[in-house]
Amino acid sequence: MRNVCVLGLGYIGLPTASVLATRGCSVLGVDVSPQVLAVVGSGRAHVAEPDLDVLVRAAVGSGNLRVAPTPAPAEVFIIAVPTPFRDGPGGSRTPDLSFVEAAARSLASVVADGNLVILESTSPVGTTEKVRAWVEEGLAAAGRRVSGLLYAHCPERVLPGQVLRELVTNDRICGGLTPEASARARDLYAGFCTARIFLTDARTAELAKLAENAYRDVNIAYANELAAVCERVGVDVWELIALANRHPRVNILRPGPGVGGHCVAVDPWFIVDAAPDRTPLIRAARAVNDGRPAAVASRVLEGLAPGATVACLGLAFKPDVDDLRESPAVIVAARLADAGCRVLAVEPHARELPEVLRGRAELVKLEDALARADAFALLVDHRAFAGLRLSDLRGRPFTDTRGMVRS
Ligand code: SAJ
Repeated sequence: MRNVCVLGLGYIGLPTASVLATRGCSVLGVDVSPQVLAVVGSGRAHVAEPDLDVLVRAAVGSGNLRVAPTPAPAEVFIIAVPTPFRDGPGGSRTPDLSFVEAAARSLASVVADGNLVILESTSPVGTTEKVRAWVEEGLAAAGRRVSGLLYAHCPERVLPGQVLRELVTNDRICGGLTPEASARARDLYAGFCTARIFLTDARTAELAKLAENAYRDVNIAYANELAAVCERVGVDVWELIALANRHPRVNILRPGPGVGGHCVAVDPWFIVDAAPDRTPLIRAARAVNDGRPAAVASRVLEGLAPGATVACLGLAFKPDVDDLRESPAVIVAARLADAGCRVLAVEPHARELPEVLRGRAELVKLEDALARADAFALLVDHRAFAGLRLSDLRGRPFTDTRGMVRS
């Protein structure tokens, strides 16, 4: 039985640890949060993801998934901790690798000859080399001699909301610091990944992951720019994009109130940071998408009386998830509150308002909002809003940022 230690039990680490454990590996899940350890240790998931609870229960119940605050010896170590960014000079953003560094340094006391260290966290180019340096520094400081350590970057690519399926069915990239490291990483993922696994070097794997999310950001920025143009020239952007996408080589994504979450709006900055003078397009896309919440809020406010009651339909960062962090919909709602509106927030996936809206908005049911609001802004295309018809709004002003409501 293979021993694996997973550092970071977040929305990637926890499913990965659980899948490995249910496929016969002996897995130690490590996290710095005592709360996360308590929840996972009792066989539950602290991340809302379809079917994850069932998988964690099976993994812990089998005895193959245990948790601890610090790593223990294993054959393979998987680092799956967050890589956020910090605000830098001139509106730039610089990657914050402190969690990766802490995880890497914590390995120095447990790694042994021939172990494999995999970095799964989305990271700037060169981070896998830094992981090696941090582990080696830790080994030197502890006076330990360990030989033949292997390092690889194997980026996760799963879509929140479909994590368990995509973990198994998405193609993977294994980029080692050496070909042996790539091959050893492939052997691990082949244990549960049914799709193709491509081997490359660590730098290419790092940039491939960033390039995927930046591609999506640029495409969404294009859709958002088209939405602004359509508004100016009186064209329905949804019909426009649907027609353009009938071309066999065109696939424009959907406009919206902005790009949220912890990936698509973050990862492009890692590319910009690496080559600021060579990334005008990626930076412009970020600016277009970051400008959307303000533009949408202004549009909603047009022609409204001061103190009007506005219903914001949806607060999550994307449809059918309960994650309100880094959500452009929340920014729109906050701007409307700033402008003096009485905000009614309809978020079927939330039990309470996010911090920024507390005391400034009311969390209400859809029917309540339909009865009380003077105007509406549809911000998230949750399935729960699919039945909404224009006639339900009885002629009151309506901004549909997701092209969801039919007549
Ligand atoms: N969005 C639009 N229009 C669209 C699609 C998305 O406005 O047509 C918005 C969403 O509403 C949301 C944001 O973009 O605010 C991001 O949502 P998403 O569904 O595009 O992506 P994430 O952040 O949930 O997951 C992405 C995925 N990356 C790609 O599809 C290239 C996922 O596969 C990655 O694993 C994940 O980032 C990650 O962890 O990096």
